[in-house]
Amino acid sequence: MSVDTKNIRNVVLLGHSGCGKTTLAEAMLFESGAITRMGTIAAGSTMSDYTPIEQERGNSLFSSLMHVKWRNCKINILDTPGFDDFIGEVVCSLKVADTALMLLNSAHGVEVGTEILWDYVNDFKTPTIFVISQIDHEKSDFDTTLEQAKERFGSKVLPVQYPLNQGSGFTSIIDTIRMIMYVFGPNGGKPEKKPIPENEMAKAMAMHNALVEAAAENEEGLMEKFFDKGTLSEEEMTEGLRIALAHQQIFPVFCCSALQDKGSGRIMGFINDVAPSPADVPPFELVGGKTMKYDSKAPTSIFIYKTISEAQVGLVSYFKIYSGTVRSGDELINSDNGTHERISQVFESEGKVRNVIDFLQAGDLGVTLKMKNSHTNNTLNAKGQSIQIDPIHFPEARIRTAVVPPSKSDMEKLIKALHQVEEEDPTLRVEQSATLKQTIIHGQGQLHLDLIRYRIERISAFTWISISRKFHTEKQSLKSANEVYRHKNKVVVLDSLEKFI
Ligand SMILES: Nc1nc2c(ncn2[C@@H]2O[C@H](COP(=O)(O)OP(=O)(O)OP(=O)(O)O)[C@@H](O)[C@H]2O)c(=O)[nH]1
Ligand SMILES: [Mg+2]
Repeated sequence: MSVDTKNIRNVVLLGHSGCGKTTLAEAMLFESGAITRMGTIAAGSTMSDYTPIEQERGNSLFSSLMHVKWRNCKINILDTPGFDDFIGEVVCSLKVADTALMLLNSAHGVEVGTEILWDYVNDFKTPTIFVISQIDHEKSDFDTTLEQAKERFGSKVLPVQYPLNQGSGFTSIIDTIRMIMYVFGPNGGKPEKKPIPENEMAKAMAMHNALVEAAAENEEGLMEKFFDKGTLSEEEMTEGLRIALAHQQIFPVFCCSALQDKGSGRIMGFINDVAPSPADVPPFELVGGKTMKYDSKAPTSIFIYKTISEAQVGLVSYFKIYSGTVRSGDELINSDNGTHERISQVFESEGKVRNVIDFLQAGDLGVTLKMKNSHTNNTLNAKGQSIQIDPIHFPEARIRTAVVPPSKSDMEKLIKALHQVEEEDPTLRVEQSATLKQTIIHGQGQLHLDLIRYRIERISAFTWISISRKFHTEKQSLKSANEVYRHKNKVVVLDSLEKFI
């Protein structure tokens, strides 16, 4: 579906591994009618985790792009891996997202991964909505999770909703913008709207008033109305919240059970009403310091934020349209290396599935195949346009290992395969060390290097032997979220993750 810039919402799902991002993406797809059955992690049947290694592991290892139509909007959903080792996938998704949904597992509260991702969200200045997930979990503790979020991320964290009966009997959410209660049937889906029970009214009203004040605070006109009337209408509130969210002056909190399909519809409604479109975000930065606004009437410029090779298909390039429109057959010029690229076809992405589309407009995310000389971080322009989008700055490597092939004669094959993976994964660095006379790979953590080994073994059909491993610095290794777990304020390094594959 080709939609105007103002009706596009680019949303990235973030959160500690296992908090429920992929399941929430699946619930959003199901609720919006994009799929007719909800897949599960256990069955390896979600739209997002479609590679065999993700299905085998039950974790996302790559970011994936999906989209839904919700009311007036096309919501592009970028699901990301929670393991810190795959932070490169998060960073490239954050580059092209205009809003983040930060999931907090209601049974675990704020986790190490949440804190690391919070730093990235702040660096990117991405408007952020918190979603306290897994409310149906028997250990769900919404209040403690909310308190932890406020404590760590500040007083701008404000609840929009709270669950009435969390745990296995979860059915009801109180919504303090609309001041109603949503009651779900046993299979979730569309809830019934009921009045808030009398004994919940004081609590709900206090939350409502806090939201009204936050909405009024950032806009003078609304502040005056608030002083005049003592409150704001839902439309006025929406307008105020839109401004506050876009400027990171509020981090609204929602709740859901993605597994039981309860709550994702209201979250998408809020994204539709309040989250910024690419037309509403501050101008983006270009190499050289200038800035530009998204404009679908201007000459075409697209930016490649991710590439990956697929068997039988070849190179798959994911891009964001920063200017103009892009359609099949367009001839674009790569502003990084001057080569001409023909866009053979433009696709929309639904995880593994790609659908051909006539054209896409500024602000949207698309896919194309078989680019010849273009890679992640390249900008491609229509003739006459010569901009370069500020590239994604990937984090430095934190761990390294020397690699040797089974026999010397396999060396060339190994290097070729390593360079192929390096091209697709900017957080991998391959070094030929003349002093050590070794091939060394630098990556984000043990899981990352293990995944690289897995990919190399499939590309080159041999088993490599890893002969050494060193962390770049002690501090960096400790920051690796998923090697480190907080347990009663102690930091414990787990060995069990060593054996990843
Ligand atoms: N009870 C319950 N379980 C859930 C819910 N959402 C997800 N889960 C389970 O939690 C586990 C992790 O869910 P995922 O959706 O893979 O979590 P993720 O955040 O995508 O994990 P990574 O990809 O590793 O970062 C799976 O076993 C899910 O079935 C929920 O709402 N309720
Ligand atoms: Mg996942």
